[in-house]
Amino acid sequence: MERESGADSGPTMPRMPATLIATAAPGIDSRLDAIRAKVEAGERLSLDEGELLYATPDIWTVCELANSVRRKLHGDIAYYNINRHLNYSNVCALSCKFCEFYRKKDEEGSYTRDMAYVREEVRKAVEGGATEVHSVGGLHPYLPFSYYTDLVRTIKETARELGSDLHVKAFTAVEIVHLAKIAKGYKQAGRGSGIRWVLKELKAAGLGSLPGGGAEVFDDRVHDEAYKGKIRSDVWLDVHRAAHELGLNTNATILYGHIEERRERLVHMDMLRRAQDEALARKSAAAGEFGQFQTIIPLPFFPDGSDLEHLPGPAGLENLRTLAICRLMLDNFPHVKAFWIMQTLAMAQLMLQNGADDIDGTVVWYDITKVGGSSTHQEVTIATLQKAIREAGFRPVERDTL
Ligand code: V47
Repeated sequence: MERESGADSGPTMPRMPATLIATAAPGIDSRLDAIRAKVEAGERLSLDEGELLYATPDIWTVCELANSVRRKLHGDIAYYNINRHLNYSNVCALSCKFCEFYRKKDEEGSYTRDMAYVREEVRKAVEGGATEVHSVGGLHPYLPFSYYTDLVRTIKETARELGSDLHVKAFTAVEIVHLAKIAKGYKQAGRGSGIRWVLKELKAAGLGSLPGGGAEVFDDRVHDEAYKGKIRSDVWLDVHRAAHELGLNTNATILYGHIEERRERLVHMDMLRRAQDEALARKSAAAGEFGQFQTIIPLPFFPDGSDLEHLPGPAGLENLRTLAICRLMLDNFPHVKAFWIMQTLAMAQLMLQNGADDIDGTVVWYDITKVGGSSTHQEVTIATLQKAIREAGFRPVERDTL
């Protein structure tokens, strides 16, 4: 479903004025000519070419190339949606160093939402015109598996009673594996099929798709240093493959700007595009319903309040460049999202001109990162999103989740 909201088509993006290029970069980097030729021919870029896209001082050519791909795929359209992020609990058995969100059970500030709370949030979401609830949480040590199926069912049923068909995008791959460990059916189904069993149960309860969280950076060194105890890349990819096999679409993220190297980011992108190659091949070969990755969402690391608070976190141009490189490397991903909550709305506008075609939605409450303050109330109106998109020179189109 696409709902167009504004007929004014934006101008094509002008190149950065020469005066700005002169101060921001030494000039056009001719080493990028071969990459330009490959991008124009629709050929896949190598990891070494990705490294050059990071190393070059000519960031504006990198952005221009990303914009050319984005324009080819989406023209002057930029997507947003009307959604609510609902974090059901911040209690987590893990203690990832980059994470400020988690609390231990009974620690001050810890919470776990009951179904009355969920129903009330869904009521407000439906009244606000939302088409999607995005729900994730920590790895709660004590909640039974039935809590999670109840959560999905409660969201769906409450919305239905109010005449709405809300899409439930919920549970990262990390949570799915946690659920596979606690669910009785998992034990009955056996280890190998546990993930699939959990996904089937959640789908039967009304789960519509998986968000892209929990991927971080697909690298064992980074994993062991910053998020030891979390699933590794192979298991994250297994969960998404199982979801695709059950006909669920999924997203992917990359959390960058902490202790990883740029090469490790590129390897992560390469692993994702290979996984998407497989998903698309299976989808075209299969007679039945099959899912795939929809969107890559680059997430800039926020140090505040985390165990990695001593690190500076990435700044504006690194964020812009990483998003542009995602667009160029992930040639088989239809969408690149500039998640305005983490990028800021101003930066998301700039990103629309440099590779992104989506800025997420109205959000309202968001608890995982808090830009410039401590409030979880992070809301923009539909009019503000549309204005930001138009101002960036694009046509705002409200999308649904799929
Ligand atoms: O998995 C946690 C990341 C993710 C920090 O699929 C942090 O449409 C930065 O995945 N600094 C959750 N990032 C958010 C997420 C997401 C967001 C919007 C849309 C979609 C989608 C997915 O946030 C976590 C983790 O990777 N995160 N802590 C931090 N300090």
